Amino acid sequence: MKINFIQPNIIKEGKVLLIGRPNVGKSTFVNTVIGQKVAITSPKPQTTRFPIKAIYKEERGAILFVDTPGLFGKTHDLLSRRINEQTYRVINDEIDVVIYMIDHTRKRDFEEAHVLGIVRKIHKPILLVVNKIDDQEKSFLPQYMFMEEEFKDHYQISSLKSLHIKPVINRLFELLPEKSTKKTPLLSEADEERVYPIVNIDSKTFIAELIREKVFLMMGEEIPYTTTVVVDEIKNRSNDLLYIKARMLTTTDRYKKMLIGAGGRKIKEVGSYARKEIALATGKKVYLDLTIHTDPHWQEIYY
Ligand SMILES: Nc1nc2c(ncn2[C@@H]2O[C@H](COP(=O)(O)OP(=O)(O)OP(=O)(O)O)[C@@H](O)[C@H]2O)c(=O)[nH]1
Ligand SMILES: [Mg+2]
Repeated sequence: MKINFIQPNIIKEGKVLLIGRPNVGKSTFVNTVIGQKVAITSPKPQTTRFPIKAIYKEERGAILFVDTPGLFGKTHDLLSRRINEQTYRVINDEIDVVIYMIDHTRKRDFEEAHVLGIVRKIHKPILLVVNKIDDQEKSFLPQYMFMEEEFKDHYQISSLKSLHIKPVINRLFELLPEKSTKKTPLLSEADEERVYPIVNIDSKTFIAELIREKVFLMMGEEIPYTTTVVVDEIKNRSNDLLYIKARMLTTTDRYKKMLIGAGGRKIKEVGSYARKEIALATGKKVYLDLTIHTDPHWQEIYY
């Protein structure tokens, strides 16, 4: 007689930190894995300004992904310094596994050396993930091959096209610890019940991020770096209408003018794209009351 032993289901739970240069695709990766937008993305570097924590759940367990702002070597201004500090802070948090993300479409440079130096000091399992493998037009992959010697766990993926993501997730579940009832659980009971995956920001911040993303996507070079968005009010009005009051803050009157655009065209465009996305995300009609203000000191308070 053959006896089949039923393997007890081992539930894994842990925290995975994403780290890499700006623009390598960290936020895109997290959005793809989670299956919805949790972090804003753009073709410009330094899009993410503070860590975004989001939960991925399935039958094998739960992963708390920590998307971080890309680390850069030279910090010229207060905002850049504060953004980098945000990343250093979460690196020092308790984490289980690190994903070190590389963009092979860009040359390896001093910034990569800087990130590599930081990664080498993290004594946790590290997955080297080469992203944007769908883009073969210009590749500097040979410049990164030496890393595959150093980090034996390496993968080539496309976050944008959702290619080869599964092997990374499988490996993460192998490496993550068993869910423990003894130590402080990673997810609280409320987290286990939650429908929305983001755990560390509120809806005002998330909506501000969606508007800020449109500034990154629709405004030229320096504007996104001198601008932020603050949501002051979200109100449910009758007929499923969501009223949102938001302010764009920029450092000079010149930038303010550029954000307004000729005949108010730019701000209308930014507002309209943001409104459509917020409506899609909330399933409600949205009235977005968006204004622009000059505040040379916003970088001391906001991100
Ligand atoms: N071709 C291609 N482009 C990608 C891929 N993943 C991300 N991108 C693009 O790369 C750009 C940067 O992506 P983000 O996800 O914002 O990068 P990030 O690492 O979070 O950047 P920071 O927040 O600035 O540190 C965006 O234009 C993405 O669409 C990919 O797999 N293939
Ligand atoms: Mg990002």
